[in-house]
Amino acid sequence: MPEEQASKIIELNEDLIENNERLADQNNGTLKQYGIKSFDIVGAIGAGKTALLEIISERLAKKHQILVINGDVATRIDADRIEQHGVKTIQVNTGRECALNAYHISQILKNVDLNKYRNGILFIENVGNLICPSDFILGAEKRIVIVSITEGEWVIKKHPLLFKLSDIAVINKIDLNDVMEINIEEMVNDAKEINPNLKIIPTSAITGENISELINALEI
Ligand SMILES: Nc1nc2c(ncn2[C@@H]2O[C@H](COP(=O)(O)OP(=O)(O)O)[C@@H](O)[C@H]2O)c(=O)[nH]1
Ligand SMILES: [Mg+2]
Repeated sequence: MPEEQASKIIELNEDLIENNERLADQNNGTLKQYGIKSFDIVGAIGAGKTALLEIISERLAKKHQILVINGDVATRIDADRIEQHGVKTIQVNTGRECALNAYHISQILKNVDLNKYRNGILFIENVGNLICPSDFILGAEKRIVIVSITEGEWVIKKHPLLFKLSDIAVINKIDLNDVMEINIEEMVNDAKEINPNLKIIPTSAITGENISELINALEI
């Protein structure tokens, strides 16, 4: 590729990321103005993002106004699963894009009556991917990264950036450890080494183990 063309591509990418950060700041301001606590939930396909949101919604829906934004390439399966727990959802189909971006969220914040969620909670389930969301912050107050033990004991070491940029790390599917025989403590140590400020919580969305700890970590 000619040098001039290559430098144009880099400029465009930097522009995209800068614009995204500006919009994310605006989103953050809007959410704060309404006293809405917000969480960007990232993790690979199948890690248990939706399952954990289902159990959290079930436990919090009676006390809090909750909105869930579900990013997915094509379906609204996850949004339908979560709505069964008495929580409002908005589905964003991203097509070929492998992460939500701040523009998606800004459009939703413009079109939803945020008064309904004043002092409530916004959960954003990002598109299932452990790489793309690193580049696009959304303006949420905290980022939660979810991995599961079935992704292998090296999954944290292999994705340091996302763990550096997150506030809470969940190691899910611990109920399967009788079969997997993973050293979960070592996974916790890997995460601590990458980001000493991270709250790390091993959970099971099936047995409910440590879900109360996860809810406590949200500080809502
Ligand atoms: N055994 C077990 N299965 C789980 C757990 N969490 C999720 N699953 C299952 O893993 C599959 C993918 O979960 P899902 O929530 O859709 O993952 P997502 O793609 O990250 O949203 C589903 O069949 C869930 O029932 C868990 O803690 N333990
Ligand atoms: Mg999901």
